[in-house]
Amino acid sequence: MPSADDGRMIDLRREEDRRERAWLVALETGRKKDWRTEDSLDELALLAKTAGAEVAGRTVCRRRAPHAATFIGKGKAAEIAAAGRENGADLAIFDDDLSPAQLRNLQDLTGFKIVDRTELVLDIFARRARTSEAKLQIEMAQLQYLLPRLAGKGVQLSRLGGGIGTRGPGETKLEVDRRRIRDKIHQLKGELEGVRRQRRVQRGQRLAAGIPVVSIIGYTNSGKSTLFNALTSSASLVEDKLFATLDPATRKALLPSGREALFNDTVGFIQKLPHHLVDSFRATLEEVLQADLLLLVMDASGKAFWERKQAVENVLAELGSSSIPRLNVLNKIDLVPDEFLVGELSGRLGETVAISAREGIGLEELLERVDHLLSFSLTSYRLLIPQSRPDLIAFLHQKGKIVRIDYHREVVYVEALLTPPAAARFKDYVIEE
Ligand SMILES: Nc1nc2c(ncn2[C@@H]2O[C@H](COP(=O)(O)OP(=O)(O)OP(=O)(O)O)[C@@H](O)[C@H]2O)c(=O)[nH]1
Ligand SMILES: [Mg+2]
Repeated sequence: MPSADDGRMIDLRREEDRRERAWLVALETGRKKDWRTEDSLDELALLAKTAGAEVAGRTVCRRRAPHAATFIGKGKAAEIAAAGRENGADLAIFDDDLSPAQLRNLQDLTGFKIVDRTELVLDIFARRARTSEAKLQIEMAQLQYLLPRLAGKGVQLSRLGGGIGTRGPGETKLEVDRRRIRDKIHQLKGELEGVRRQRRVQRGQRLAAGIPVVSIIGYTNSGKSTLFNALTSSASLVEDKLFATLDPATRKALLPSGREALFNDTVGFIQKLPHHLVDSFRATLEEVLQADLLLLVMDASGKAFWERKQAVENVLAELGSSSIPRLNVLNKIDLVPDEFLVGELSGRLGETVAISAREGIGLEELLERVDHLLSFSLTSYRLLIPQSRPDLIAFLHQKGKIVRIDYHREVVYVEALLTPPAAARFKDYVIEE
């Protein structure tokens, strides 16, 4: 009969078994300048932990260019397999995206399950999705990621046994799987379109209220939800983890002038955000980016400050939001005791408010600036709009301040005060001075 001690040992080992141990791998090439490899790996470690894995160790490989078949080269793969085994790793996570062939080859060479950054981020999103819209968006992104990699995953499944056989699935089965996945993607797209329609209705109602919209944007974990909660006295989930927020939340807040504004809390951005995700979340983000003002929240105490800022800029540009007025918000200044440093960062950023969302520092000034920017951004326009576009007239009633409106036989003459994003819609109808 086993002693009590034995029993406990077995339990402990089981407990350990449940957490996967990951070996992190990065490839440094000559071209990689703007993002320091170690910082990127630190972030990957945080992502791995957020996904529930333990980090067993890391390797940085150096090559002039990625190896076409194995990404890091056969020799390095063998090295990682040995180091990983010695440290009890059971999967390797690559900091860059791997091609389906590289993924397969690395699996064969190392004997580890291989995961790349995209798959890891998708996995975290999948765990954290709560609303049906977020779930649909992520499922679609995952299927799009999976589609070209089906064969590789088949090999992996078969090697693990599990009754699937010793070979990968035959071509016919693969084709059937592919078709099923494509059908499923198609179905999800339809469902998402339904959800989007509903959003548009809600948005229309909000526009009808004529309240300006302020979206809080920024790198993941920069403190967007903390700021959102502080400004709107609400309770959006705040966590020291990546991607705590997946669904935009919207709440009203009162500005110092007595005017109301709607604030949006949004999903955080990250360096190397998977393309499938940007695409899937486009609908959510686009709506958020139709704002009158963007607050770009940055963690003043964080690593790789400028690289993160650039990553956010890149996603914003990809989403086509460059024309929206923005205000830089330097957050977590309570963690930067050196005032000089805060001043220097603010100086380099341009128009900036330094705050601590958690400690409530600088929030009044922030609201005043928001108030000012929102009224400041209204410009007067004279427009000629065809009678055939009642939608545009309706939009003006909702979103702008109409100063004068005259209906003619085929056109409508309007003088209105508009914010820059609203004005952008009317660029074809403006009467130049
Ligand atoms: N010291 C300090 N910590 C802060 C401040 N603002 C936020 N935090 C902390 O930073 C962490 C992330 O805050 P969140 O508000 O969840 O960040 P987020 O940008 O919404 O993150 P995601 O939704 O995951 O993208 C939490 O642990 C917060 O308590 C601040 O001003 N000072
Ligand atoms: Mg958040």
